[in-house]
Amino acid sequence: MYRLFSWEHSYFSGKARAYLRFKSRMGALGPGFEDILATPELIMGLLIPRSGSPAVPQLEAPDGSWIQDSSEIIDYCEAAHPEAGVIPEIQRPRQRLAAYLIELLADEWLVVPAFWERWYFSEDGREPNHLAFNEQQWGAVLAAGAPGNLRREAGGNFFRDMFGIHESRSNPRGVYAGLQHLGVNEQTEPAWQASQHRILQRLETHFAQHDYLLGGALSLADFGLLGPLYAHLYRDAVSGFALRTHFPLVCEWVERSVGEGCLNARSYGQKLYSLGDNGELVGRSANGDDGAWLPDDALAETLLPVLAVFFEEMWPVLVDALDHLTAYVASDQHEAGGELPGKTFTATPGFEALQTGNGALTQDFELGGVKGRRMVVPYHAWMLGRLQAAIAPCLEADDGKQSLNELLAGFPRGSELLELPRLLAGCTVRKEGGLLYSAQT
Ligand SMILES: N[C@@H](CCC(=O)N[C@@H](CS)C(=O)NCC(=O)O)C(=O)O
Repeated sequence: MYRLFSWEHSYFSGKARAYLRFKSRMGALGPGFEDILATPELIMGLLIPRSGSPAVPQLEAPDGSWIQDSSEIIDYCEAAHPEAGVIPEIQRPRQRLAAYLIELLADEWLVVPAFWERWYFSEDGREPNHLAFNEQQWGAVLAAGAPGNLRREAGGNFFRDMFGIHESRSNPRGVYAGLQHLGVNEQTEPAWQASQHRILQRLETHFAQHDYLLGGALSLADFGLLGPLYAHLYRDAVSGFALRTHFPLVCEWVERSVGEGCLNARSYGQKLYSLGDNGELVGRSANGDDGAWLPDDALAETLLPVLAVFFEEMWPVLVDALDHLTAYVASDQHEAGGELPGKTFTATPGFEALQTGNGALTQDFELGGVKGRRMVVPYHAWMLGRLQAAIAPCLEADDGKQSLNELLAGFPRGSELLELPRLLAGCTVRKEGGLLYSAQT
């Protein structure tokens, strides 16, 4: 069996778990998988010794290989188990590109407001407040097996000691320092929240017409969006209340895509029944769009505004980040082939001087007319390299190239995406397990 080491409250675990559950339910994951709570004992005694990294989720394959991050977990399983594939094939260039772009937007842009929601509404004096819920769900990992009150206490102690939660503004540490590294402060907070609401509103409009992002079946895009939308925006109490009250169709999509607690949500594989002439049950597929991605490589009209957010907000920041990374890799501060920072939520330990303040791996950015400063995340260059490799075969065919050109021309600076080989030339990132390195020149 595959073994997924995860936490219920972890952003990227929600993405990987929903994917593995889907493949497994479709009978397309060979021996299946077990979802194992990654307790501190397992992280120290198993994950770090085997993979060199404490991050979750991690997957142990039946042959003993260890795989992270969530995108690589999906790539690994898709290669080993191509049935019930979740990545549109190269004959569907638009849907293929859209799936990778939405995954990137979800993994590395929506992470900021989703992460912020959890910790802002856990601060002292903040109302409404979901600190208790978070103490309980973190304590469930930290003191798994202990009685409920001791689990809660373990969560509270951890937040106090590791994150300085009671002095989150005056002396930010842990997650609160991480939010600053990502470009969140009192000036930018409203802009990040507005970005999140803009995306959610556009998704709500889309799910009024379609069950999933690409039509009537799950894809990489849906699993990607479960990163922000499961553990943080759906499960956490304050954001979960807001999501249920303002975006009920997005909530229904979460349940449908997660595949649990979803009898009303018309999940994959489910049948709806009517009564036949003789009162017998007559089943039909529960999903719209014939239970498949839209025909002829079409993208729903309602999906284009979601993709537009990528180009309007994230792409300019990514292009600038690649410039900074290129300059850093070429500088005498870095040795070719050497290690690069690898974390998303905070500056990587050991690289703080580079990724904070005015360090070489920091950048100015603008969102909603507000200016801020944030760390450059080399993992983004790895994600873009992976996207480029995925669309390169589509661009080799004339019709594929034309189709993507036409799609991209509809977005601000969209055509620049086809310049990725040039943009990545000086900052190609090599990934080994959870560690990132610049390419040897
Ligand atoms: N890019 C990674 C991120 C993995 C990650 O950052 N995991 C977080 C929890 S969601 C974590 O384990 N943080 C603690 C650590 O890295 O020690 C992925 O796609 O899986």
